Amino acid sequence: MTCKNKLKYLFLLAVLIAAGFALADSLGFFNPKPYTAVNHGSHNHYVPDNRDPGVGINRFPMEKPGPGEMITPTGQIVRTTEWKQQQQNMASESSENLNSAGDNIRTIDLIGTDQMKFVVQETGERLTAGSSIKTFNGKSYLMLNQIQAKPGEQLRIRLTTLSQIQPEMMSHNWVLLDQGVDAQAFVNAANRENDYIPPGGEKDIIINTGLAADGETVEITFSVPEEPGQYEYVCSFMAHFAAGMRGQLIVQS
Ligand SMILES: [Cu+2]
Repeated sequence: MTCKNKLKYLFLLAVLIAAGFALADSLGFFNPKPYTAVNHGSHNHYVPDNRDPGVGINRFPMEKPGPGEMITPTGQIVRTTEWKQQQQNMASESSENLNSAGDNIRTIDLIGTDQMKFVVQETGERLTAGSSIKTFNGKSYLMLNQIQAKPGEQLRIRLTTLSQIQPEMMSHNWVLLDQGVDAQAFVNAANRENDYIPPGGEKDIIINTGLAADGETVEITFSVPEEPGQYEYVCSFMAHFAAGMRGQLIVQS
């Protein structure tokens, strides 16, 4: 055998081995068996490891799944590829339609920073953001300037504080003031003794969160006012309004 022929045979052998492995893999030889046989009198039921505990043993097949097939948690034999595709579709659908609270309420995730600003991770629909702000952990956010909303729309504000400073010196809240309220006068009257909501201030407030210190999240869900116009929201913690911790809710149909 010449040297050239030898190489040819070696190459052919390598191709055959690779093809053999690929075939074995597609038939599932390398997968650990994802099901076990459960003896049930005269016969076995084949039960997957991720069995739905609410489904009775009788519902599980008495034959093993074939190549490229699998048993679902509820006992159907299905094509593995189709099942995986279906699971992926379901996962992406739920992440598109639902927020983390599991409902469809429009949710705005705000972060309160040590620079005394309301920031967001990204501008979503109907949000107006401004300059970029870097927090102490090196992450960049966008300053939130305006929220646009429809009259009567359900809105959830979720505010999380990211801070390196102790709670008495750095906490935030989100206070939505009624139209025509003097925001400066409101925050001037807010202080630690009154938990940053001045006495009698309730009549000026449409809705507000409690205070959040580092790592804490406060949230509120409310109906946007029916009256179109501009509503100011502020953080009423000491000096934060003056530092720019404020913005507008723009209500328009
Ligand atoms: Cu604040």
